[in-house]
Amino acid sequence: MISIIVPTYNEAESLPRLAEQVFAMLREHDIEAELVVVDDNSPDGTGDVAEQLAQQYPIKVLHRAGKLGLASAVIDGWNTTDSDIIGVMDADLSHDPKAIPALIAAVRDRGVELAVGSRHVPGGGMENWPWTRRFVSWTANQFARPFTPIHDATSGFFFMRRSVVDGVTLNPIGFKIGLEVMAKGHYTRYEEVPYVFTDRRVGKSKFGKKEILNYLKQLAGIAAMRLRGTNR
Ligand SMILES: Nc1nc2c(ncn2[C@@H]2O[C@H](COP(=O)(O)OP(=O)(O)OP(=O)(O)O)[C@@H](O)[C@H]2O)c(=O)[nH]1
Ligand SMILES: [Mg+2]
Repeated sequence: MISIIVPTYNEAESLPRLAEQVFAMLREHDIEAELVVVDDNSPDGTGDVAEQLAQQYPIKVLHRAGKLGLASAVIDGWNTTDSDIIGVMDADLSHDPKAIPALIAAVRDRGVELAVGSRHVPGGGMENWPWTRRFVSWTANQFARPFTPIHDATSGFFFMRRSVVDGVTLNPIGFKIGLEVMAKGHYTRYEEVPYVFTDRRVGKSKFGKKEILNYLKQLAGIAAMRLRGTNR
């Protein structure tokens, strides 16, 4: 089985559209997979929306007591399944479901252990991003270069074999769970699948100084781990 983890916080409007698009894509490519929605008791009722969708689609819903953070939601999500192939994507339609079949095929059929949806390989990109955000994104990736060969180190859209994170301690505080996996995971074969990132249409982007500071803290944690020579 293949499980796609979708962390949600106030995504009641986006989630039905995401489910529709993801399952249409899976059906078209004859792929059997489930969604695991991990909701942090969203005030907008996303948890109930997910339960309703679960009557229609193969969706599992994990309800957590409150806003415990994105990274820990993803980790709890993959701990609730024993699928050998696990994916992660955002609920806000930023991650194009059209890239899913190629990401899954890389892991399932081509011996790739980690397949990452990437904005920074030919064919990938960002829709309508001002140069300031592009620059910040480019800089964030440069900082991550010593720790991973992957060009889109801040991507939160990826599929992998479970073995990549077996026995690896991931920082549940870090917002960029993809970076934790790329920098700490056990893999030798990886692939970047291009996609065009779309900014969330619903709700306000919370990108700002706090995000940048958290990212630097996360990089420092990874650097410290590397210096100690462990995966923890
Ligand atoms: N369960 C859970 N999900 C979260 C939490 N924070 C964010 N998410 C979800 O994680 C995904 C990514 O969060 P976003 O808010 O889109 O983060 P972002 O893309 O960096 O920022 P935006 O510009 O606001 O889109 C979305 O599906 C959110 O609903 C959280 O604390 N708990
Ligand atoms: Mg988003």
